Amino acid sequence: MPFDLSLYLVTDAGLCAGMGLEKTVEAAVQGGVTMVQLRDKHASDEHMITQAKRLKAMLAGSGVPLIINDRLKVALASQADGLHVGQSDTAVQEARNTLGQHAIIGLSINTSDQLLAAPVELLNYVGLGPVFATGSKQDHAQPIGFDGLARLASACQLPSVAIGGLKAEHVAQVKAAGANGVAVISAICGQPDPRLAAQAFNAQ
Ligand code: TZP
Ligand code: MG
Repeated sequence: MPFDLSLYLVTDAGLCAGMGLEKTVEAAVQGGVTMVQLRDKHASDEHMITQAKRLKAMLAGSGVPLIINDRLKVALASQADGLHVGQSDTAVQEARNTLGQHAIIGLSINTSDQLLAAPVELLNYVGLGPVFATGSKQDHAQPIGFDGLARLASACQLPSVAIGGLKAEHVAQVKAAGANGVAVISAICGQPDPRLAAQAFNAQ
């Protein structure tokens, strides 16, 4: 499946609880979100598989891929479009072997060393960050700022998406730093109107 990193929504169960996960994602996609990642650090695999199947059905025909955070088993069972892994999650090689050549596989990168060590030939994109400190991820790595983002993006042979504390007002700086898009949780999830919140990014 072709993919567009321009506006990459990462979900958060707590922040989406008010409106509901599916309604939040649906509204965000109407507002212009181009990728959706289902992320839940606390739910069981079974619960995530159920949610992923619902999201997959909802996104059918939209051209917006569904990526699963971290859980290979969930990605496989839900026939999601791909998997996003962190540095200490499932190995990229195992994810590629299990999900096959058409899966979209992304890896989180925080440092130049991690970028040098990344198995570029097995990946479709990288997530670069956190750009800023954020309350949306516990124990996140050291923020890299726009300077760090520019260094990593320019050294990177793969499409990249910036993450961490990003708001609509940062889109121009993210693009100037050389990343292909912005990934956000709180700037869309938990906003009173996720569709308008997504539109604000595309209006930049
Ligand atoms: N990885 C690095 S920062 C982050 C993740 C999942 C959280 C981003 O959330 P927000 O609310 O967009 O800062
Ligand atoms: Mg992870």
